[in-house]
Amino acid sequence: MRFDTIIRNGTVVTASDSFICDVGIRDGRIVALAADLTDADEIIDATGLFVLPGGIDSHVHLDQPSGDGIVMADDFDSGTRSAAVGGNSTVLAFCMQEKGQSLRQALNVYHAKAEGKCHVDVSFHLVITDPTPDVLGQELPALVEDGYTSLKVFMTYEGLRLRDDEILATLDTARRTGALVMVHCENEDAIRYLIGRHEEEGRLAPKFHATTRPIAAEREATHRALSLAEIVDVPIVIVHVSNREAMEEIRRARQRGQTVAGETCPQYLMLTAEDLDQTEMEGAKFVCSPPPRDKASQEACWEGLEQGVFDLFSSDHCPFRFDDVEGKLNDKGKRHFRWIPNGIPGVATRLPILFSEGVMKGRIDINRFVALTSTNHAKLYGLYPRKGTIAIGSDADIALWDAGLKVTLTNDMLQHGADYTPYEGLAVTGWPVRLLLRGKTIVENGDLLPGGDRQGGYVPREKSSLVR
Ligand code: DUC
Ligand code: ZN
Ligand code: ZN
Repeated sequence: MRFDTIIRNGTVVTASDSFICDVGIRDGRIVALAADLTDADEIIDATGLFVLPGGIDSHVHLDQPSGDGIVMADDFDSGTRSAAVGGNSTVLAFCMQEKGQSLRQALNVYHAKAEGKCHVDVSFHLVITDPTPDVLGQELPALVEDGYTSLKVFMTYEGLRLRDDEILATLDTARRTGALVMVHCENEDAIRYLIGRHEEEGRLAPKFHATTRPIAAEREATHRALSLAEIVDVPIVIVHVSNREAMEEIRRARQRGQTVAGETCPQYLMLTAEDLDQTEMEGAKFVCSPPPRDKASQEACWEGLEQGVFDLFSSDHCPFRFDDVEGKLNDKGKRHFRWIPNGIPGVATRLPILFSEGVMKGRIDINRFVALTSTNHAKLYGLYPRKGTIAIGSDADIALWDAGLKVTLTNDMLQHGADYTPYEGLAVTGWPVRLLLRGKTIVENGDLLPGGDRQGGYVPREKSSLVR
């Protein structure tokens, strides 16, 4: 058998196994896993390297409208470039429905934003902000059939949040159509009340973003989202869980027999609310929702990753420039935390952080790393087995990792549009030294290759493994 490419003698890792073998690739797919493959146009020596499925980051925000005068720092070009540099071959971005807009219109807008710009493969979650009878009764069922099989709802943010009856109606539609619903769990009324009190007391610095969004507001909303899903009898994903109490809600729901997936993110392992408490607005760099908590919460999130409460480790990449009037330091944001755009960059740092802090420090094994960063994303969001594993017939989306390479994170190497990384100066061990997208090397030694850029495309998805 002749191959386009052979990856020779690496340690192939899936969510369940690790073994040394060669990988034969033809026409963008994996067609052989065996010893001593020969006869290829290109042979890549992977001796001493891990051969992992490319990362799938199922929680990424790119080119989203973010409020008056605020501009997200990444479009689909820079965001997917950064994703590739960080070892990801697929990202799932959000397609935000504007109020009054049909979902088809929203999708047209996001497809146009992505068209011709993507360096890795992309797909879209729908964000439902206006669940009219037409949207739920007509549009969503047709879109699920067309491969848009997941959606997100917000319990917070005026203008985005759904009321409980609207969430129930959306969940019910998801159950009927086989879509998977992701829920942002924070209690908007409690947060607004606390913001009002902070305003009366003149407490407006960035650090008060964290104190107005306490753990109890996240825990209550998590419990409510799970209860609503139980009432309608549908699986859900609780996204960006930041602390033990919200995590325990997931555990308890599973004990009751509910089907629920949990997601956490690097910021909840690596940052705390103290990072928001700095002079000169520096804390604005770390404003995201839910906010980073404390050391005990970090430990809880590690426990959730180790014990399987969390299925997904995503970046929640939501980048804004820091030193910019269109970013964190906009005029209103300098005076009041509530106008600091909410989100931090992280699509390039997600995998190295979990590899270094998780695998290299012995908290999780390499198979669990693959599950948490690729395979589970593919399964839960309908891309498996086309993506998310190394198997015969799968897309040859492959990252070669040098587990011994020591790298100090700096903003420049991440190639995103933000002018900072929350992890500047963090020393990590292990790095994705080469990335193949559908069989073609697109990144080597930290850079997109000439001719390796803009190879990404849109991927429609099957239904989630949770709902099939
Ligand atoms: N939720 C997200 O998922 N990302 C950024 C901001 C938010 O509230
Ligand atoms: Zn969210
Ligand atoms: Zn997000």
